[in-house]
Amino acid sequence: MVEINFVEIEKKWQEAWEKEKIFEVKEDSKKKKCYVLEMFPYPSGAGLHMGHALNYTIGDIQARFKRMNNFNVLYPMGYDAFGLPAENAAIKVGEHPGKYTENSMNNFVMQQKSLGLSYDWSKKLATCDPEYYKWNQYLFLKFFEAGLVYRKKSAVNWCPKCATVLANEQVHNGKCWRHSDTDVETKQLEQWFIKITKYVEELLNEIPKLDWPNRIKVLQENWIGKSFGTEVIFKINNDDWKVFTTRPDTLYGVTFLVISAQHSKLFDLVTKEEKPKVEAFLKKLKSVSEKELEDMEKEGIFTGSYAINPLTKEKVPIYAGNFVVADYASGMVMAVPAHDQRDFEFAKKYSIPIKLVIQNKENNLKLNEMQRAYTDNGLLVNSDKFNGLHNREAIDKITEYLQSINLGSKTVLYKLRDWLISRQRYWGTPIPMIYCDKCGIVPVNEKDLPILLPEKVKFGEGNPLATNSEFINVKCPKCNGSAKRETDTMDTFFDSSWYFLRYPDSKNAKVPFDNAKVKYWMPVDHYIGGAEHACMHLIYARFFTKVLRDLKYIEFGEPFNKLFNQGMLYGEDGNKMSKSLGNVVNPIDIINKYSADSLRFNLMSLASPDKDSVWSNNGMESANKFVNKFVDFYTNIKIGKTNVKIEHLVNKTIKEYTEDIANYKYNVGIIKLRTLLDVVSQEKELAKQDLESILKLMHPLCPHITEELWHKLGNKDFISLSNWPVADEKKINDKFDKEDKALNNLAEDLNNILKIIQDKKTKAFVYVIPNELEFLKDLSSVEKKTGLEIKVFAVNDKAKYDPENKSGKAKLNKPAIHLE
Ligand code: ANZ
Ligand code: ZN
Ligand code: ZN
Repeated sequence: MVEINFVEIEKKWQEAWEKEKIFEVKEDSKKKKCYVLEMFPYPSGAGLHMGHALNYTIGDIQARFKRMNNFNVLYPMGYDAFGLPAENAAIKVGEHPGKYTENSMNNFVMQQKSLGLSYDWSKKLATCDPEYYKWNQYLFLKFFEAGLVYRKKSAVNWCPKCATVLANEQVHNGKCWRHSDTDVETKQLEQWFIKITKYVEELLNEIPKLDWPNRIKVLQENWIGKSFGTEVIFKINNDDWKVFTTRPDTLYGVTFLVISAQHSKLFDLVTKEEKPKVEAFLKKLKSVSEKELEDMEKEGIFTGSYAINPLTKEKVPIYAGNFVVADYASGMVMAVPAHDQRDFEFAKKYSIPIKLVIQNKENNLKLNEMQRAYTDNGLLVNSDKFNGLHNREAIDKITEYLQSINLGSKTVLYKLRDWLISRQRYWGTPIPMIYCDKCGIVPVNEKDLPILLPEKVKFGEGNPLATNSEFINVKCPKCNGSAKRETDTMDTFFDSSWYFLRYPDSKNAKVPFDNAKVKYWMPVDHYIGGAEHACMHLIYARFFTKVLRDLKYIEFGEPFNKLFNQGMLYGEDGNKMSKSLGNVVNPIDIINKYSADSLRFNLMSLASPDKDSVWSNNGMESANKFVNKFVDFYTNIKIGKTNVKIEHLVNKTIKEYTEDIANYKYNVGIIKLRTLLDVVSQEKELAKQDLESILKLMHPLCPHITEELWHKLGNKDFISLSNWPVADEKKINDKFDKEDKALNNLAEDLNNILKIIQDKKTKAFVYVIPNELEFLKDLSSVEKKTGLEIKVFAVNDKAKYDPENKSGKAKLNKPAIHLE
């Protein structure tokens, strides 16, 4: 074995690729394009983790493969550089978020380069760069002009000690992340929203057309959450209040209403008497996400008001509850405790009457015996003129009746709500709006963009922008009077909703993106990332694309043709890699210990890239051994001729492996490469063309060492830019596979028999079906494996030696055997 200096080789080729700019691309109408993209990372201070290495290796293999298949490949990288962690670091260690982010990004670039990723670095972008976020502001203004932006009061998490708004991630068990003794409160603030709901039908209807993993499509459908139902009007103090229900058939069983505790009009319903109790209730409510809501204890408090059931005209009490979502439907629900488990528990807890309105088939449901709600179908009871109707039929019948008396109507509802983009913090894109006492809310003039983040700000006391007078005070663009700037910044999902359009021309100072370039490169052909982005990012990006199409910037409505979701990578102990479990493997340590090529090879060997996988140190050793063996083979092999049998295997491997790589079955391809190397390494010589082909197959996995060996074979160009090998079908002959199989089976059969019988045998006579004879010509390998001298006869051979008359027992694929 030769000693290979991987560190030196990898560095050498990384530098050569960069110096020759071989991965930098331009539009070329004569070439087919392929846009390969990984979801850009948040550049955390901790640097790359193994999940990143996995993600980028998957993408790089596809990019290299497509490039070698004559595609003009755009494969860029950038950074989702705004966001909370940088600001938190600023608060904790006093480093400016800009500085922190810049250091993190530089470190990311260095580490990504050490993995041998073939990015076009000339197109790098960072969302915290004014050259980028200027266009966030520009697009925000375009959205505003198009009527897609509005302001509305909405609930936020508020820490009274920090005197600031907290993100959901900063709320731990209802307490502030910095003040574990302080309850997070809910506060109503005016905030900026984007009307994504205007596109909800298109977002939903186009899901089936996407070439995306099915589970992601289902997640998006559920996130959009279309429901068909009925809006019922309840009179409360002579006002109309709307309530959304999917079960109007249960309307006669409504015994109370529940309004969301976060509802903006809650206090219209709270009577003087109940006010202190309601306020106390609100104070102790925890801020939780909608997901957590489902498992949370359902609680409520009486508001003092009553509503009139539109059908029974009965008075039912109204409660404020923690389980009703303020901004879903009308934020108020009609409760039917007999037929909804959540309502059942609530009614029991607060001693509210329960009324049965659906009877089961056996006609034996009794209210006082019910331990839980009856949620199945049945016939209506206690429902006046609707009694006896099947409840499924009653849904339409009752809705029609409500409609006829103007107290309800059929509606469609979506879970997807308008997108709240206001963030009350510093490290994000300033929203380009101005408040003037005279003119109201005025958008910033386009020519005044970008609105830069001020450098010098005070962290730790609320939103740093809100305390920065230099930033806030501004002239009104309309009347030139003194006015104030918006201090909210944008949700960073805004930044990531269109970055893929910026890459083709990421330095353009005149427009957010160049139409001709975008037209050439977009849509993204392969988008690679984790399933955790199934909803937010992937829906927002689809939405932006549709808006930009309608604003005539682009001509397509879907940004990502194919989505590839990589699996999760777990630590060797089967747990999620985490510092506290001590099972983290750092990619850079592995590169230093083995090599980037070995790491890449190992990551792709673990499992199918779309399936979860478990890190293995043994696997890492084995990958490293293979890479070394591969180099060893190329160092020792003589260039000469390839025999027909090897030619068959090489071409068959090219054919199958090409399919595997194209379909992201990298691990399957690797098994074939390993088999191929096992076989060819038994050979004394191989044709140069075959040696080059095998090297090319290996290249996307191990780009550095293959580039080195390519040059050792006398090539002056880059293997990275060479043409992918094409299988020569003429050289593929199934006969060889059948022969291999027949010989292996025979050796196995013979060894099994030898194991069973005790006496010493030296000769074997084998009888086969006549057309199998041709596969058992060269018996040397079987003789070697069994230690027997072997003779094979066709069963119909008149001259065969067959003292025991065994030949009659031979079957297809199952020769008969006589031993001596
Ligand atoms: C009465 C009823 C009786 C309901 C029954 C269900 C079963 P989807 O399908 O998800 O749209 N609801 C309405 N608005 C709500 C809000 N803002 N927060 C929480 N729950 C709300 O669910 C619609 C059902 O969820 C509605 O139908 C309503 O409860 C509740 F046996 O009305 B139902
Ligand atoms: Zn706090
Ligand atoms: Zn003004």
